Amino acid sequence: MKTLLLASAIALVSLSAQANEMTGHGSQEQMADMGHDQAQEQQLTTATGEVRKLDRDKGVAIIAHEPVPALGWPAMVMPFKMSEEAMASLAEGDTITFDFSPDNTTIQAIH
Ligand SMILES: [Cu+2]
Repeated sequence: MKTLLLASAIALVSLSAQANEMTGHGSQEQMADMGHDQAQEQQLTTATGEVRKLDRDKGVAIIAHEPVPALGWPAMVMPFKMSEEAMASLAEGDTITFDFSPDNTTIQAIH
């Protein structure tokens, strides 16, 4: 049991490391957007993906999302932040289409 818990803790740590790297996957976009007004960065992007893991304590969902052409993102597994309320309606294994803010990878709405 201890081993299992440790293994999943390690998995989560490596996922968050991946997530940190992935803030880089928006950076080119942000550079290109310099000079545009702030409102532009608040725009939501829609993506579809499978919920792999729900961390209800942290408000983080690990989602295997399909490519997001609007952002030039390839398909990948990554964490998204979301509200407790939104998370309450989800189960691991669900496939969802959702709107998120690319600048802070927070899910704002689930379709
Ligand atoms: Cu991603």
